[in-house]
Amino acid sequence: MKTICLIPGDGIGQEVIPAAAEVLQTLELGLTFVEAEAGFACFENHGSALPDESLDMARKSDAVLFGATSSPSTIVAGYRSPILTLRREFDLYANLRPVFSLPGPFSRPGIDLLIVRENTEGLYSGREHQEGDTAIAERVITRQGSERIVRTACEQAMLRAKQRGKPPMLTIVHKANVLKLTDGLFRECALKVAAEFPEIQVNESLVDSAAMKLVKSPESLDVLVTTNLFGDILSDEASALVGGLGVAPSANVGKGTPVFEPVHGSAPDIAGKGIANPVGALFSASMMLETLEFLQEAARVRKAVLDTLAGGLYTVDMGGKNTTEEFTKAVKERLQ
Ligand code: GGG
Repeated sequence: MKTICLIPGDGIGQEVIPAAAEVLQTLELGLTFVEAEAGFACFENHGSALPDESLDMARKSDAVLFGATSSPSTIVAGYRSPILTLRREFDLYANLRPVFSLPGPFSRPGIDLLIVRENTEGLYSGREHQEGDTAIAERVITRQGSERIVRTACEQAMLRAKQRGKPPMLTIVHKANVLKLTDGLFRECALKVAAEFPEIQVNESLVDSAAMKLVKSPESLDVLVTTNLFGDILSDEASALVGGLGVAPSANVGKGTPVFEPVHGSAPDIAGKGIANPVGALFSASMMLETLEFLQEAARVRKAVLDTLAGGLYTVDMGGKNTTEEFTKAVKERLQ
């Protein structure tokens, strides 16, 4: 019996996570759902964006399905981003962000890639300070952090090659020509670890060139591995090729309870209108099922979403007119 901790969070997280939970319930897998609070609204109500009780519930669960948060862009005393806290508390050092073509006019064809983003260090280490009119952020890159993320990327490349019957390919994305120490270390570690996987065809790309390749020839890419901020930006860019942020799923994996979340944020402009796109949350739920080794059910959810899109249902962000509820109902019907 597996326990899933649902953390809808802020904004449209409150719409897409219940939608994903409804779809999961139709599978009758005997999953137990518990719900925990987190996010900016939670901070305003309880003085913490991730209360100890929520962290405990997440820790005791087999997986977390997380919605979105709205962290403020200015310093708010006592506020810490709940998703960054979860990633750090559970040492979820790998953020897996698959990007694949979808059936519909909103997506380019022939794309099937995976961005493996380092999730705990880099420019998101939280080491910022100000000296007068100069603000400084420290970009922390460690040997251990770099080696383990590249190992995960290589393992993913091998797995995908086996599943797809294609040779494994890895692109190491960095900016070592400018960031000679930090990305120099990342590059050195990446090349060393990748050499342990002689079957993998290894390329390297400067991050600006990788951003261009993503637009120009995304079909030529397989697994990309990179540092935290670069991975964040490249994965948002890549999602635009296949329908936008609303369809992008992700998995945060590492040592503790894995956390699955759509890549999108809380979208306050459309929150509460019933038009949020549940596709990213549904694909994230499918990734969660795969990690929990419900392989057939993971594939069924993914297929039900793809078939629903192919049937012409999609939300406004993708140029359609369906509501969250209509889309979710159609997916559930395909699973019943
Ligand atoms: N579902 C991912 C999400 O909420 N993305 C927005 C984001 O990364 N926010 C950072 C934060 O609010 O701390």
